Amino acid sequence: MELMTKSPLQIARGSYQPKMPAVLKGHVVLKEGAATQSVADQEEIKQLFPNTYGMPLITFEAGEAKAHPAVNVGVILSGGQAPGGHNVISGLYDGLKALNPENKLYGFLGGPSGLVDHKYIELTGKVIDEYRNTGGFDIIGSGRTKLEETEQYEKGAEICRQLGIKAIVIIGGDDSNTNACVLAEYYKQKNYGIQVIGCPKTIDGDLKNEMIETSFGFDTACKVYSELIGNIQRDANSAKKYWHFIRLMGRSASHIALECALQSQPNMCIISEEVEAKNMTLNDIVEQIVDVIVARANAGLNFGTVLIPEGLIEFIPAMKRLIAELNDLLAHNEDFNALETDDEKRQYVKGMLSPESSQVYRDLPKGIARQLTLDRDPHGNVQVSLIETEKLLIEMAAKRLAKLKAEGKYKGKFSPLSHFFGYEGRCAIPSNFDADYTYSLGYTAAILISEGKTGYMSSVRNLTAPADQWIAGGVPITMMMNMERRNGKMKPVIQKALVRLDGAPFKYFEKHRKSWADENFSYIYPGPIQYYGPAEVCDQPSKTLLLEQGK
Ligand code: FBP
Repeated sequence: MELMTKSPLQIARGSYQPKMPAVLKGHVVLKEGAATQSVADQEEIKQLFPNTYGMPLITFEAGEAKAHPAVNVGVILSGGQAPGGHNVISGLYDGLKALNPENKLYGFLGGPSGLVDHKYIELTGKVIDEYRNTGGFDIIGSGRTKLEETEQYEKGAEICRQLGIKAIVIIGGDDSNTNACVLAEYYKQKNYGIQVIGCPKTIDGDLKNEMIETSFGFDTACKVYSELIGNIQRDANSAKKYWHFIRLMGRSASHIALECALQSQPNMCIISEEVEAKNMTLNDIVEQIVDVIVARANAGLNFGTVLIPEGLIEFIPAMKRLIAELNDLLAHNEDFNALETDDEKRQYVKGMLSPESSQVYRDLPKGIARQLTLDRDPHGNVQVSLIETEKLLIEMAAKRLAKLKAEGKYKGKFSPLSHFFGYEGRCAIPSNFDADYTYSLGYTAAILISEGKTGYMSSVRNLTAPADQWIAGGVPITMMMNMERRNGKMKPVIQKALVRLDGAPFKYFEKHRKSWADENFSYIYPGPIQYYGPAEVCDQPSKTLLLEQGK
């Protein structure tokens, strides 16, 4: 056997031609809708973005051929990896070449810092062909540098002038697209002739609204996690001896946990947004888990699965207040940073918090308290992927069950195992849905650029219909913005879409969760993503999207 450099699936995926909206296959004309407004804080957002506020929504329609002068474009991958990033770039490349074969594409290396530090490569057809339909962001790398200083914008403009770049595409989540919007506004205000277009990326699924039906990567990541959960459930149902506590990525919203619950029907799934709405404490959550464990033990079932969203801790109201205080306290705090030992840091924090938050902080196991004070990401967020909530819940549930046992109210056996699924899914080979969607987003971005647009996010909608019926166009990024507190200051940011408790996906889950908790035969085993085969097996979007669109 010859030494392999690629798997057979990698090779086969290289020649997969992504499906795309019919309108993108010919010449397009732009149709502009009415002027738009930001989702909230209209006056403040308008003042901060005088040049890019209020622009109309754009949809593409079939049009006549016309000449497009050659342009050079730069692309940046920003934030956490999400399956399909490479296809946004291949769609962008193919779209640019279809408009004018002289168009060139440059990739800035390592995220937004590549623009500032002038690190880039030219993305030729040869490079692009190596990465078509693959997972990962390794074609140019990614990073979380926040673009917020005039000096950074100017350094970016400098390299654009040097390379003749007329437009930059930023592929990122809510924070990165906020950056894109700020940059678009700055370049327009300065009249630099550099356009900025955003693309909605994040496995977390929380960058969505009426015009952005889902962020890319969510579909693939959830399908990978659901496969793993299904495998664990089959093991649990075979061995009948372990309780599996599975934490799932999703820095803030619980979309991933909810989607995985819809796909795999676990015994329990905690939804952070519900915890917050019901003003629940950590003890309330543990009590709910323990109730299910006891009920199943009474039925002779000493095993099960609990899904836990990564962001849970920030949604428990008392913890949320504590984290908000810690964010403000630790932002640029030289005194805290100078302390050496964990104990010194703990004492310092306890003394600086409000009495209520100080008490909550004191009651936390030391490990979790320490995790809450670790470095923030560049956007000032707690790095929830480092907080082991699943272990905290296991520890608390075990204590409670031991007490019930001593009182003769629980006779089962509790053998817990913990898992954290996040990095396993972020670079998976994109599902057909994500491969098609991302390619279309990139292609759409190329057209928005050729039409001179800036401050827009590439938008592809009607996603539960077959791809040729998808609707392509652009949404002004300012339309998605509101004011929020970040790093201790009010800032304009894209509003995060949390799980809606009145939305169809949650309602479906709420209706069925009791039977999933009690019954022995409710598990679903979704199996691995299928790339070839019938459309109902290979091309389905997420259950969240199907339910949201009444399907
Ligand atoms: P983005 O919001 O940048 O897409 O990243 C999402 C995410 O995968 C979260 O689910 C997770 O909490 C975080 O990134 C982890 O970040 P890191 O890659 O820095 O560990």
